[in-house]
Amino acid sequence: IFDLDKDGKISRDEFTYCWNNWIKTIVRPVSAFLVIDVQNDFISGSLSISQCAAQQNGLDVIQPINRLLDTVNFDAVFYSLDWHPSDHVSFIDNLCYRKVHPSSAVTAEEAQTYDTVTFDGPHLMNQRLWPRHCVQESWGAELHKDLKVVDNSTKIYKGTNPDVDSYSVFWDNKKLTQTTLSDQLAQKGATDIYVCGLAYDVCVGATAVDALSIGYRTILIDDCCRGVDLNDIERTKKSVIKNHGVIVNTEEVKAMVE
Ligand code: VGL
Ligand code: ZN
Repeated sequence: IFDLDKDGKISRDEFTYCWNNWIKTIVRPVSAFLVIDVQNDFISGSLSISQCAAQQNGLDVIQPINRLLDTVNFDAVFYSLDWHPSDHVSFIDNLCYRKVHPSSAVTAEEAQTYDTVTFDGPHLMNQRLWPRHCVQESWGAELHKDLKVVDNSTKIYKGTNPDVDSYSVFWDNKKLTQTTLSDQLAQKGATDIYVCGLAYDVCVGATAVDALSIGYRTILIDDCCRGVDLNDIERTKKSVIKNHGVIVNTEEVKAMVE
């Protein structure tokens, strides 16, 4: 039924025609837009990504995200919030209350912000140390005031367990517990997950990779993300592509969502 070129491939025009006229009515994609951790602390607070290696500006994501929210008709919208208790394991100033395992590459004495240590305890785990950030109910944990929060959207809180960090919006870093995101996506019948926000190479990347592992069609919106470290951002993109995700820019999203 397809008109193939000399390499046996279908042309983009013909695919677009077939998609619009019949594939889409069979597949019926249901889109979910995930806005990750666009919170004060990551933009101008204690873990401002402008102070990190890549020297990017977290504020840059707000306008393109707002524009997408204004112009694209997503079936569901979620905002995640990093939401830590005061004694959270990722805060470097809590290191004195924790036990670093003898096998740790970095000892408790020499550990600095952004280093990774191995903690002892019920779960032996590697943990990157961050400045105290996104403490529950604090200003730093609030969504940025200029970020548009649409009606009928859902907030997802993560990182609430003091003993286990949580980068992905689906699971904590030890995969011990899930947030409510999977259930809510299933309830909406979501098939396509559009991911963006902060930080590209930390929570956005972890969330995209988890979405792919669950089997969602996963679309990372590159110009709506800012991150901590350029090498890690590159690693994030490679891993999304390797796992069959797609990386696009804002302009391409409108054409993809019905
Ligand atoms: C994040 C570092 C620590 C993030 C959260 O939202 O990307 N980064 N906690
Ligand atoms: Zn955090």
